[in-house]
Amino acid sequence: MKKVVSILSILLIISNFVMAVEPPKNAEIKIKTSAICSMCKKRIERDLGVSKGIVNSNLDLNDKVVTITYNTKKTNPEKIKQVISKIGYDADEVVADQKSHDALPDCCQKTAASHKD
Ligand SMILES: [Cu+2]
Repeated sequence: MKKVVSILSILLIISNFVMAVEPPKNAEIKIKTSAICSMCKKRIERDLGVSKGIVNSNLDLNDKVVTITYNTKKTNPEKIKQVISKIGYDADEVVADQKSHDALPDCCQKTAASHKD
């Protein structure tokens, strides 16, 4: 009987420990944007930086992909794509918000000739 009790108490301790370990809060996602130049990069990273749940973002102008670390409890990929669309850029299958896009400087619009500076 003593043995059973000690086994049970060990199981209880283990289960408490497992439940205390929270699932990871941060996740990473890569989103293809329609960014053109370094101004776009600054604009997207700045606006993402003040968005709810975004931990970090880095846009690579070579492939126009923005890598975002986000808190899974505060936001999700769909919301993040909407944020990017509202800034004025395509985000994967989500097309840029037309009003926001048209308000961008000419050199940052989708019709602009390719440039990075
Ligand atoms: Cu630009």
